[in-house]
This record gives sequence, C-alpha cells and structure tokens, in this order.
Amino acid sequence: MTQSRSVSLILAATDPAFGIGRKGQLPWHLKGEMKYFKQVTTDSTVIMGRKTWYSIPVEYRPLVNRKNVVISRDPSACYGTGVLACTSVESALGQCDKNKSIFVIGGAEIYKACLPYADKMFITLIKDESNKIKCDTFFRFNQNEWQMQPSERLKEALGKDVDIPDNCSVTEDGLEYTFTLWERRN
Ligand code: FOL
Repeated sequence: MTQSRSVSLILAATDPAFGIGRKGQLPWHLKGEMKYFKQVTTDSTVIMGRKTWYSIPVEYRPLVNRKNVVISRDPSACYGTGVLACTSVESALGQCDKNKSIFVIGGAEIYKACLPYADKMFITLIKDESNKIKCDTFFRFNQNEWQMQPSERLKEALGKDVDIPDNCSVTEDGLEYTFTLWERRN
C-alpha cells in the first residue's frame, strides 16, 4: 500500500534564503527552538537521512520518545538498537506505525525526496534579512504550491500543547524567529 497517512516536514530555516545547514550542522544554537522541535515531534515517527542522524549529538540519538527511521543507500547501514534503517523514502514511509504522526526531519536531500508525500511543513523562519548567517545547505521548494497559514492554524495543526507565544515569534541569542505552518494550495 502506498502512504496514506499525513506526512509533515519540520525544519528551521533562514528567512529569506532558506538556509538550513553549514558543514553538516545547524548554523545556529537556539535552545527554545530545539525545545519546540522536541515537543512537536515527541510520540511521532521521525524520518531522517544518514547525514542528519550523524549531525545529532551522540548523547541525543536516537531521539527519545520517537520512532527513529534513518535512510541510507547503503543496505548494510546500522544505527543501533531501536533504530530502523531503510534504503528508500518509500520503505521509510511504509515503516510508520498507524496512529503515529510522521515528521521528516531532514536534511536537504531527504526533504526534497519526501516533499511530494507531504501535506504540511512546520517551518521555523529565522529572520536573516541581511544574510549574515552563513549556510551551505538550503531548503528548496516551489512557493507557488504552498501557502503559509495564519498562526491560529499552526496551533490547531499542532493538536497538542506546545508552548509557543501567541504571535509565534521568539527572540533568542539576538535572533528573531517565527514558528510557521505551510499547507499545499489547492
Ligand atoms: N526542525 C526545527 N524546527 N528545528 C531544528 O533544529 C531541526 N533540526 C533538525 C530537523 N528539524 C528541525 C535536524 N537536526 C537534534 C539535533 C539536531 C537536529 C535535530 C535534533 C537534537 O539533539 N534533538 C534533541 C534535543 C536536544 C536538546 O534538548 O538540546 C531532541 O530530543 O529532539
């Protein structure tokens, strides 16, 4: 059976460039943003690529209270107990428990491959109008196919208690970021 459950992407990206990474790591350190990521993805299945797996500090992987699925073309790849290794996006999406939501957590190559299966994107936009945050990896998508939703819609879609301010914006470490939800335009 093909994927019928809803698939979401979750990422933090610079605005407007949509930078997501640098040298295999997140280009920033934002504690409150990471807490949001953890709250949103808890009790779900998280799908990631091999490079993202290795970018997670060893003490934090596998991500606790989530089903971890890692995609690699290497059929002998192994990531330890409790972690499911897959060699394709299709088999990864097929691994998700019914009654669990699915979050694709990157990186760029996996976001791209999973985008056709996704109906929602939880994007934290980190204000970087003058392009000060150096990135070497970017999230690319067709903005004509997607629409940023009003903040009430984000809270509704989260469907659980995630502590975010009413206006969905936070300033931390001198950076201003906003939690957003994007859905496909019909
Ligand atoms: N989405 C969003 N919104 N923010 C992100 O930082 C993010 N990062 C990734 C994917 N989607 C994202 C991929 N990178 C951890 C580290 C890197 C990472 C994802 C997760 C990590 O260590 N997470 C721990 C929290 C550790 C802590 O408390 O500092 C976790 O349990 O989720």
